[in-house]
Amino acid sequence: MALERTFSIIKPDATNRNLTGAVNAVIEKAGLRIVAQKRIRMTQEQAETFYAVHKERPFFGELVSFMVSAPVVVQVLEGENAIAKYREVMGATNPANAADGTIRKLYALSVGENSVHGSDAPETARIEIAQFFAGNEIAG
Ligand code: DAT
Ligand code: MG
Repeated sequence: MALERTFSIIKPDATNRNLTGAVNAVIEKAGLRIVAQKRIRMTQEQAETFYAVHKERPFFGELVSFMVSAPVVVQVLEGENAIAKYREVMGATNPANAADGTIRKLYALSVGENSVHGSDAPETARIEIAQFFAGNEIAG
C-alpha cells in the first residue's frame, strides 16, 4: 500500500488542557508523520462547512459552538494506510467505547468533547486537507 495522507484536528477540549504534545506523542508513536500542522481559531463558517454532513443532526449547533470555542490544531498525517490507522489510534467516537491506549480513551471528556478528528475516507481526507492547507504548507 502506498503512502496515504489524512486530516487531523486536535480539538478545543485538548488544546484547553495543554494536550497538543501528548496527542502528538501518540500519533508519532503509532508511526504516523505530522507533515503539516498549525494552530488556528476556527471561524463559525469554517466549522459549519467542515461539519456540513452533520447539519441535520440534533448535536450540530453544539458541535459547531464547541469547535469555535478555543484554538484547534489542524494537521496532515502521512503513513501507510494513514486514514484507517489514525481512526484506530483515535478510538471510538464515544470515549466510553474507545479501546485502551487510544487518544479518546486517554484524553476525551465526552462524545462531544472527544479531543480529535480524523478523516473517514480518501475523498473526505482530500477535501478536508484542502479546506485548511495549501499544497506548499505540507512537507512530506
Ligand atoms: P467521528 O468524529 O468519530 O468521525 P462523527 O463523524 O460521527 O464521529 O461525528 C462528528 C463529531 O460530532 C464527533 O466527533 C463528536 C460529535 N458527535 C457525534 N455524535 C454525537 C452525539 N451523539 N452527541 C454529541 N456530539 C456528537
Ligand atoms: Mg466523522
